[in-house]
Amino acid sequence: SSDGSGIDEGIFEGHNEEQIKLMDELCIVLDYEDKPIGAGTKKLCHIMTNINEGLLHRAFSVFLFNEDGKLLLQQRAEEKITFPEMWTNTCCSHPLCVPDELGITAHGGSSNQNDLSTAIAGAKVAAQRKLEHELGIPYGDAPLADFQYLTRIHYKSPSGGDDSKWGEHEIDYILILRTKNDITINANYNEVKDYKYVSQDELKQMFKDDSLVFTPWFKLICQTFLFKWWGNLDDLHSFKDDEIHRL
Ligand code: DMA
Ligand code: MN
Repeated sequence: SSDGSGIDEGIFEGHNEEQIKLMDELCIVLDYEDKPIGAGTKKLCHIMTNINEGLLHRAFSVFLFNEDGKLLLQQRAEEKITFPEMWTNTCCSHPLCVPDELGITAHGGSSNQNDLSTAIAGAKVAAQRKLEHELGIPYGDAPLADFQYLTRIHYKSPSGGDDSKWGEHEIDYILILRTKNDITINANYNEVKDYKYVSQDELKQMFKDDSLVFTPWFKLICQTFLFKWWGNLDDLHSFKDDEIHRL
């Protein structure tokens, strides 16, 4: 079976060694209100049978815009176990079950912060780590203070059709990052097959190209919020909220 109980050794068959190792990472398991209730391996959290029983974890999605207002997209590597070769926003991953990514080692501690601002601080630390890991963007080109938190999105999706063994079920912290045009990008090809900066019109053209596949979360965010944010990059605070949007 593929229930995460340890009797599912065949589940990684044919997959990339480096990506299999990353399935040991410890994600933050959540209740419906985004309260951490434990730790779960990345493997356990992304097995569809567990998801269908309600297993939910914390994630983040970065949308990086350059000075020209272009959005950096990535195409996921074919080595990815979930959602391979799909085009998506700049960078997505999970804050891990470690103090700085839970947000509890922020300066001054968490005693004078509420749960949401603690979690946001942790998501930014994770985002900086993964921008470097996936795209080779140095920490100096993505300072923690430059990430703008907007909102949270709760969604669920299988990875490859409804019979897929793998999928996502997350509360996704949306982070906007505005950078110079000349930031360093040095893609890790185990993570990223391709990347490109696009304008709003260029992205809309990509959606018309039947040969391109997009991740379900990116499509959902495009259908709901992305173009409103994109048209107001200098005025994003009016889009910031404390909600969990269930998409
Ligand atoms: C997971 O992203 C997070 C979201 C918002 C879908 P991912 O599959 O790219 O995670 P990782 O890079 O850690 O494999
Ligand atoms: Mn996930």
